[in-house]
Amino acid sequence: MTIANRYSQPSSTSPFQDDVLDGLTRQRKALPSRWLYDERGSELFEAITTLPEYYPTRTETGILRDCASSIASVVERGAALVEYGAGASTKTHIVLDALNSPRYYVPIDISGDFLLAAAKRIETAYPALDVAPRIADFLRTVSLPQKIQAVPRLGFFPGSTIGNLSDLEIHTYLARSKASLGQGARFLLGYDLRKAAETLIPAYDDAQGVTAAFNLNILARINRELNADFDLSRFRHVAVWNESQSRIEMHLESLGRQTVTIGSVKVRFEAGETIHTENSRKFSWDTMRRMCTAAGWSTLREYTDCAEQFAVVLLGSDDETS
Ligand code: AVJ
Repeated sequence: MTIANRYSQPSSTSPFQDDVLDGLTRQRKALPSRWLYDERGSELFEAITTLPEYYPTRTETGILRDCASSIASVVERGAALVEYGAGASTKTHIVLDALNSPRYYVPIDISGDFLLAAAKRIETAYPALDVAPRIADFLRTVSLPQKIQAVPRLGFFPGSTIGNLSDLEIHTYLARSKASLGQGARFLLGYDLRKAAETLIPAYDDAQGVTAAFNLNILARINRELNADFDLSRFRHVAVWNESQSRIEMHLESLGRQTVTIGSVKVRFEAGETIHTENSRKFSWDTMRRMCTAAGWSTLREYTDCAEQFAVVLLGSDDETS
């Protein structure tokens, strides 16, 4: 017997198309930030990390360098490093170099190509390391290789990517990673601290316009992948500091009244109307401590830079007896 399946129809949609049509037909237009990171978007983000105004990457890298031996002193020999999201690998190198003979490296990323390239680089640089990449969305449940449960485990979530998540997503992510890393695990988390808007705004609206290109690229992606006709010159990048929500918001502002066609759907924009594309939350030490505690993690060490711009915290299991 054959049953008509809506997923086999030619009209079936992709998750990207679902999110775009859903987000742009709302009262307040918004797109999930993960769609910013296609190949071009990831390249532009790499360029952002080296901008003079963008302090987070170089600050976190500096903290990890300065604190590497302190971090390594609370992780036993022969550990497994489990990294959520595969980045440019610089931070991974710092941690692996500091740990005592690490045995496993488990990078987790939703983008397979990106993940496998990063895994290859680490494998080549550390021949003694067993590299076991996992293609997965780390906001969902990730099954870790069974073999790492026999060794000490260290979760690693750098880059203040946690700042893109909502309270509920943070809680779910921290609690799930705690459960899957298992008893006695440690966790190294990097997040951005609250600071003056005078520092934050240029970090998300740089003089060279790299962040603007990064934000506008999502429209080019919609044009290319969903047969749309956004005129990129009729939108501008805006970075706003939302004090009450303690977050930088990226928006794309319509430079006039206009209608855009996406496939067969027409979307109207008023002059000045925006599409909200990303939140980048900035936390106080206390807020993050509370969120970690609520998810079952206890704070073992807290590290920062001399200007207290960025935080790296080392978490442990609060069910440990030692
Ligand atoms: C990759 C999410 C950490 O929020 O600072 C940089 C992304 N957006 N400039 C951040 C981003 C605009 C970045 N994260």
